[in-house]
Amino acid sequence: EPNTVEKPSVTMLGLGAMGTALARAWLAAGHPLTVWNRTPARAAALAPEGARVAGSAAQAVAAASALVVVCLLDDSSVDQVLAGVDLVDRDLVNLTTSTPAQARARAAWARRRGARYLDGGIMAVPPMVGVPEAGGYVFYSGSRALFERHRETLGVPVGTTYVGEDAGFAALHDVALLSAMYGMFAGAAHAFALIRREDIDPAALAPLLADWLGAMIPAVHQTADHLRSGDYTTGVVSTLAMQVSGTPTFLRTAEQQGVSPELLSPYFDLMRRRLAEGGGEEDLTGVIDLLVR
Ligand code: FVH
Repeated sequence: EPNTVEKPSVTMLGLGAMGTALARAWLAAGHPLTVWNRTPARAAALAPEGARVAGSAAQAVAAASALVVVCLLDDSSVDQVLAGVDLVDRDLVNLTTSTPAQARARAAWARRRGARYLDGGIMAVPPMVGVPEAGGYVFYSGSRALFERHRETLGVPVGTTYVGEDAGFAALHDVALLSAMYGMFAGAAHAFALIRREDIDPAALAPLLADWLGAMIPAVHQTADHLRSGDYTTGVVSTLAMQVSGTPTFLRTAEQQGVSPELLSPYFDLMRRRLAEGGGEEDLTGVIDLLVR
């Protein structure tokens, strides 16, 4: 017997690379979908797949969808698109990348406009959307009740991870993870630069790098334990003193290879400062205290 229960409807504003991928996932899963995009051709492209194309953002939001999802370039485009749109009694989910402060301000703004609000930080790139085994997910924060009400629908394109009632927390988690990623890529860039002029195939270095970084990264659990206890010395295998004594080797090697140390030096400077403050028996956790102003 065919399943006649209609799935919750969704309105999607913003059909860039990410918005289109999300829209396609909801369409493929059978959710009635209303779409709007500033450049109409991107919305029209989804009509053959079953999307209803609205003539304006206001019409799309007025379409009585259970859920209104916004995925635009940045916070100011959200302002522009939703200016003057009636949001009273709407369930608004904003997946546009923003700062925690922007997300909190947007939550207050939505409340003033009569909407319920959830903020999201997307931990996926478009090809990961609709592919559960790719491991993509979205951090959500804001109204827990709203998250629970729409958890199933929100989980259709990618996984969901709720991180708290503070609307800024999704953005904060998003930026924290992406910042760590850039630090990791900076280290990998330095490693590739070191071998750049040698007869070493970058394709041979790549798996070594991936395996090494994978082996080292579980150290973040010890960092978390140290931050919670305030004792940065428990279980330390490689002391800060030992690591600082090795830094001249890294800097000399960079110099000999004709590689700028500008990605490594700021971190080494912080390690030395922490050592000078008496952190020699710690691991690298103390660097965090130097960063937090
Ligand atoms: N794509 C990615 O890899 C990342 C993955 C992690 C999350 N980000 C964030 O997702 C938001 C949307 O990103 P996107 O990839 O869809 O971005 P674009 O393909 O550049 O599409 C941008 C959409 O925003 C519309 N838009 C921009 N400015 C305005 C405006 N002033 N008024 C109305 N709409 C605007 C744009 O419309 P159009 O150019 O097609 O007319 C697109 O729909 C973003 O926050 C990422 O950080 C993606």
